[in-house]
Amino acid sequence: MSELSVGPIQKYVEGSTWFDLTKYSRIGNVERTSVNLVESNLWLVDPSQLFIEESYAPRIAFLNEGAGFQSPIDATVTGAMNSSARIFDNLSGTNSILPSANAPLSVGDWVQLSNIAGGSQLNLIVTPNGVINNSRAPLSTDPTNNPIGSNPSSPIYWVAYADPNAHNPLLVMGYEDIVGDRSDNDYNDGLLLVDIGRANFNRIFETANFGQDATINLADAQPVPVPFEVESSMGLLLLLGIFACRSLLFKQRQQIDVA
Ligand SMILES: [Ca+2]
Ligand SMILES: [Ca+2]
Repeated sequence: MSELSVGPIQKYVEGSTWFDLTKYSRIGNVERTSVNLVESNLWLVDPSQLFIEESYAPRIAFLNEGAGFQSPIDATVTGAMNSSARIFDNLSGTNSILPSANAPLSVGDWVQLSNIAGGSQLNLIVTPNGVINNSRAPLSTDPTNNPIGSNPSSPIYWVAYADPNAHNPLLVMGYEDIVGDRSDNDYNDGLLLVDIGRANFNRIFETANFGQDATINLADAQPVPVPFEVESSMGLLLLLGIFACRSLLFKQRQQIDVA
């Protein structure tokens, strides 16, 4: 199948849905430059590098929004596959940071996308207040078509945080929905969780990592070497686990010997 499609909205079920909603709850409450990346073990990555090298059917969740705007979210896929689809008709919530009673979403709602062929570039697009009025320019994770505004990080209107330690490694993605002078540059007007599969995540994490300084200007950010390979850190955790089990067994044996 070569057309991108999006399944029905599914509800978050704690403990069984593919992400942990509570883990990222603080991101929506602070400005981009104040997110504590080290404490959260999150890493800034380049949101324009959502390259699907290995075929995968992504999942996208509504994490939060702090917007008065009612904005649709779209996805485009180019390369091995060329298609686009609407992800959320209106990224507005009834229980989000800036809720509205008639909003269509609840925090944690998510959708399953159809398979994206390996060798495709994925981009996400918000059309600010597009549900009400289609006059504002769409803002893409690909900045090349975005308008230039007074925002110091312009034309970058999306930010991406990688969580390599999540059970399913994922990207937290946020956008700034105002281009002009009224922009507060908080980049939390809408927040999504994006699962692109472990292999694609690892490649982006290792090649498009901007580090853990939340105050950098996104417009001239440069990739930095990550301090460890994701796989080897998993190996280290396994090793630590084996040592922990061994010392526990040793202690138990000592207790038996004493008894
Ligand atoms: Ca709202
Ligand atoms: Ca904002």
